[in-house]
Amino acid sequence: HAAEAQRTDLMTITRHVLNEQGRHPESRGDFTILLSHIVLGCKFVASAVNKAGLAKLIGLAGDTNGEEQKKLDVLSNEVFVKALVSSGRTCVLVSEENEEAIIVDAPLRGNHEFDKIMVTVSSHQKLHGYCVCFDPLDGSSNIDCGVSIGTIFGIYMIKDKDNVTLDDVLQPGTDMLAAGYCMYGSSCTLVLSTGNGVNGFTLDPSLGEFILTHPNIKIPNRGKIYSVNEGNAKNWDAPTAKFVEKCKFPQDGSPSKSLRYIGSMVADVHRTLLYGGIFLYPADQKSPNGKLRVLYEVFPMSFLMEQAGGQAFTGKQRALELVPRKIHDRSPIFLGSYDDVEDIKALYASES
Ligand code: AHM
Ligand code: MG
Repeated sequence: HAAEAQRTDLMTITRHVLNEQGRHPESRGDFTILLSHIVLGCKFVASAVNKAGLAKLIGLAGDTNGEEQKKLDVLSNEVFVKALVSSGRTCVLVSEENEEAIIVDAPLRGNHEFDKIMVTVSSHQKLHGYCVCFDPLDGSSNIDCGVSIGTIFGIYMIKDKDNVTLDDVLQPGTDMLAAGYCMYGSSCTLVLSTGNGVNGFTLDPSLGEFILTHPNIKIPNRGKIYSVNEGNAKNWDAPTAKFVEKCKFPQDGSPSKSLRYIGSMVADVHRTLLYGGIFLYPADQKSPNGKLRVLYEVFPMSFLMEQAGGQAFTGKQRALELVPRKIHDRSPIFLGSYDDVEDIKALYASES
């Protein structure tokens, strides 16, 4: 009766993260608390996205008094910022929607009374404070036609909660503690890594819970799909152009690849993760650093790819080893199946 047991023994995302924490005896649930606030934000956005089409038609959100409805990306950002601050575990927030980083007020960075008790026990066992970099609603140009969009996030641990600076977020991606995305598509799927593999959870709307549906995701070593905005081809550098040419006209007898491009990073990366292949947003003559942002697009997706057995490369180096100088820095990115990324690395190496 294994099938029956599976159906009644639900592995929720909270239970999963608590289980993982069991491996760290020093942890006291701070990360679980933080994550539950991120999950709340995702559920809110999922519900808002589902209503977005209807809202236009019947005016769901109080536009009866001529009040402008808040744009979905602005609304999503507000929800995430408030959920994260109220977790009491965040110190710095970087959002694609906010020009400046948000430094959380000291009293909101953790339960200080609890801190004091802990300090008498052991001076290094302070409450953990985190920094979260996120894009609350990525791919928003796809909202009005009902195509998948998503939230992306990366999480760092703060070194000194009483002394929080911008440097706490301007760290290489290798310092990331956890990363994930939530895709609002035909189903709502949250993909998460806390540095111990990648797991996917699907929102069961009747329970309001994310249930583990994709345990231990591994990306195939090679894929049959490439994903890029080919409209930019005239401005590409030589290695990118050669790579895409080889996808279409392989010289080694291998079959040509299929092109899939949604224009929503979360959806394009999600497909790449599950089916294999490569997603690229290269540099071009007009945008020498590409388009995608290091802190809340390139790093979290690169972290997930590596954790799933794939690779992420900038054209110059391993993507996670970048050190951002500014919070909204951009970088070219090639990520996906291990062997497909090896190919583009070889092309760049032969170029220099
Ligand atoms: P956005 O933050 O303005 O939504 O832009 C990010 C999106 C990504 O989701 C996607 O990968 C990329 O832009 C697509 O860009 P393009 O339209 O240039 O192909
Ligand atoms: Mg974005």
